[in-house]
Amino acid sequence: MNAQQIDALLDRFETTGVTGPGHARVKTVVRRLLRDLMLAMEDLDIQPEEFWAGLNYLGQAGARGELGLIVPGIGLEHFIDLRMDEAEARAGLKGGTPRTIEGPLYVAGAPVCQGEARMDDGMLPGEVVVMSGVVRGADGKPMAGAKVEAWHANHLGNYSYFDTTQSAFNLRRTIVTDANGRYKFRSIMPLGYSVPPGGSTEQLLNLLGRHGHRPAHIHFFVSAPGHRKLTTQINIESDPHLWDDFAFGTREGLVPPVRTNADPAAMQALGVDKPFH
Ligand code: MBD
Ligand code: FE
Repeated sequence: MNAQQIDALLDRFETTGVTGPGHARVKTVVRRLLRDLMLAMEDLDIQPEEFWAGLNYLGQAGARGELGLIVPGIGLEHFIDLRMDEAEARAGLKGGTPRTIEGPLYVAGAPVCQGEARMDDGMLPGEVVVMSGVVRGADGKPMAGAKVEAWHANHLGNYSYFDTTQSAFNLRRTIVTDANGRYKFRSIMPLGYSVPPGGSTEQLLNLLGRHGHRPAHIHFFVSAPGHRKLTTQINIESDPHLWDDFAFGTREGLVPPVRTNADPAAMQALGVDKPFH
């Protein structure tokens, strides 16, 4: 079928079995996506077996809870970020820490700490890592009382909650910035995440000739009343996948310098000594 015939068919679909006006936006989006799919099926001569294999694949991915992993893996989540960047640029907004993808592994309800936090439960091996910074408003002034939600993987690349061998909210904290807008946390160095072996995402990536690894990273939501919420991450500069992230999350400005310090006294001076809570 050509595009004209497809449009006529879609007209018929839209005027058959009608019970009411429906939802205008949903109707527009569904019609457009259907049209693009039909055109692709024609252009690529997609065979019925291929269509049903694709549908079964999506059903299986959904049942395994992997749709939220396929979206970053095919670059759609990064595309959404680039579109938000463009919208902000058009609105004349610029500067600040770049955004990047959230991914599928955030869990709400992490313990809230004032100013500083220890994120690990003390049960894990791994290199101690300390990070600190300042939250600034669009005016560049430090913001007290801003919320910094941080979450990351353990030394094996696994996230608590999804990895049920870890304690609840391990490596997940909400830190409220102090009077000078500062936050600080002590944790353990994460390992890069990899997609679950044998899963739907890996299956697709194999067929695309791609790997499913991310560089080591720490996620952040930064928010405060009356301000846009920032979703971002930092990446660990020494990771071999730093610029070869299967989810396309690494961005210029999100790779802070990592200073290593083997001197325990210096670490003590830097560290957050608060017990895990
Ligand atoms: C992750 O840890 C992640 O951050 C993203 C974006 C996708 C999959 C796993
Ligand atoms: Fe992640």
